Amino acid sequence: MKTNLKVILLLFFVVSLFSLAQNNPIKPYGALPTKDQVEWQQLEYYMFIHFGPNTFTNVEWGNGKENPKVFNPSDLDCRQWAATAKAAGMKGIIITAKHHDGFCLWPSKYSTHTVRESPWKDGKGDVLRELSDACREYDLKFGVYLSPWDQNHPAYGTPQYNEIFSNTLDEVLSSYGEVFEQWFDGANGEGHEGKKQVYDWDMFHKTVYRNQPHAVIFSDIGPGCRWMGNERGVAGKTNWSTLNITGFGPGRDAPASEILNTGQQGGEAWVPAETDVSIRPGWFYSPDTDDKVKSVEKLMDIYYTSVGRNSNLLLNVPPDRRGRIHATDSVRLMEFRRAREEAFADNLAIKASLKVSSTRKDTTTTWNKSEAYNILDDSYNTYWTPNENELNPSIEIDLKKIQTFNRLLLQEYIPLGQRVKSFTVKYWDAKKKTWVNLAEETTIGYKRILRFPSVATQKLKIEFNTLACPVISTVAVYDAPELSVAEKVVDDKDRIDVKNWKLLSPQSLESSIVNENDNRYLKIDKATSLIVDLGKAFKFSGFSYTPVAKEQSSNILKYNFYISPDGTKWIKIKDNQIFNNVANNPIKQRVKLTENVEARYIKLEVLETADFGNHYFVAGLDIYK
Ligand code: FUL
Repeated sequence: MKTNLKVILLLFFVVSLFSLAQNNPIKPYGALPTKDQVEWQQLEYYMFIHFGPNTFTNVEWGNGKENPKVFNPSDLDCRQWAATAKAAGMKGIIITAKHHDGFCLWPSKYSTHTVRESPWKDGKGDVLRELSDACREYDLKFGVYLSPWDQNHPAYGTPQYNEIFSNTLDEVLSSYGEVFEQWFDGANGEGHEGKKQVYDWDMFHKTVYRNQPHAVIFSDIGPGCRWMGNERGVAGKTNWSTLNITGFGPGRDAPASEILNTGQQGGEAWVPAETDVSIRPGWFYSPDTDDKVKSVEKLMDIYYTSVGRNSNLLLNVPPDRRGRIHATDSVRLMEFRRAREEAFADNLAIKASLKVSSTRKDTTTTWNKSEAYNILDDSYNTYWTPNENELNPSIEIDLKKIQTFNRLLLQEYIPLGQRVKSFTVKYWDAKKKTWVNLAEETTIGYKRILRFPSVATQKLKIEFNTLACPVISTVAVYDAPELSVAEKVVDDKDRIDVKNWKLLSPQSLESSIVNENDNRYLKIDKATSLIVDLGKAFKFSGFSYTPVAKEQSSNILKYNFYISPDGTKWIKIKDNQIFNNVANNPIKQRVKLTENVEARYIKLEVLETADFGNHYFVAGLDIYK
């Protein structure tokens, strides 16, 4: 009798353990997002606004010595920005409240270089007030960019500055309602002599969370979300939302940009990627770029390499000198929206029947939460998952008739972690009666969209290779119109012909030429200046330097520029200048001279390169009428 009872009790124990295992919710894997990070990821696409003195001075980095009087938009209208963002399908707006020049777009009590000192609205205006109000009106999230690097503030470079910057943050984050994202730029006194600051990130973060407990903090290494390593709009094909951050910091202390681009499998923290890129070549408005707004084809390409690669897209649309979004940019945003809607109008898998390698039994709800059909519904919060220990499961999708498609969209349910390491997509070739490989890819994350040449088939199969049983929220296929990404090259109208130019230094041109794929550029010893004989004397108003289109390379950061009538007597007309943001956004740098000059010889002397190395790159040099 006694033994019987023991057996019964043991049986009962085993059965309850078994049912417990069945009821057991799926175990999360690795570093996990917070609820705020999950909500942030679902925003996918929002607007960046670069606006300030640079809008009026044609530079990308002001040096803080600008007269605040230059800031004078004739017709500023933040409601127009918000209406444009809303109509573009964006979910929020992040504004450069303070860029590296230190100018505050609100009347800060911690600075004397603000809208208050400008003629705009007789010094009574407040851009942050107007924009945050407009965002509320249009149901958009509101976010702020505040550059710790400040070339204007007299305390910069002293311990007091950290206190001042923290107070500045506090002021902004307590005055304009909810802030969904706090954007910290990593740039820190790059290339400028003298003032360097060691930032108190701990204090800054505390200030953010004290005022805005739900804000996602952006920097090179988060903690909320991370820079993905370039300003071209191209996140890694492999893109983990996890990253090792211990021992790293923003800016120069950040992990290599290649690592930021892909994240790290098994990284200790959840720091998802955000892709920031401008609709124009530069971040600030310039009339010179009115004809260089990115094409809808290019924007679609960027969409696929950002949102389509497990990253949010922060698209910069810089307001013009009126304080409005330029018509060209806003038309392009609407075309871009239409192109996305067309591409993803019709999920051809919506009525598919599914065959999966297994389905986890989950009795935590009356319906089976893990059933395969969940991947076809509209809800992100329902999913398919196989048995706990199945690390190589598969889904077969029968489209019920032959369908032609060229896009595949996949989503993992990220509250349980990023679990898929790689996957293979195959389609059924009915003639050959065999499965044919369509794509072999790595990560998925919150969203992954694959592009491939059109294929006509009734069935496709996805085979996963995972770190923990995958939790797949969505599988969809589309037949998107194909757009070609060829950009039209707009030539500078006022460029002076270079036919008769002769390079005097370096002396041996041949040994300086580098041929890399389709790129040709000069690689010159840093101690050797670049000297050009223009063939005859020209009158010119400026020059340009074209860097090699590769971030963090040996492009020129700091320079002196000289002219000469005879090649021996040199007049320095630009002293210790920097090519703005050349490390992260290596686009053509146009420099306007304070007055027109006439000369036959020009000389570029290099003081420092973006990678602080011993040689520099030149992909082009021009002068302008
Ligand atoms: C960079 C800055 O230096 C640029 O001017 C721009 O603001 C970009 C978004 O971030 O680091």
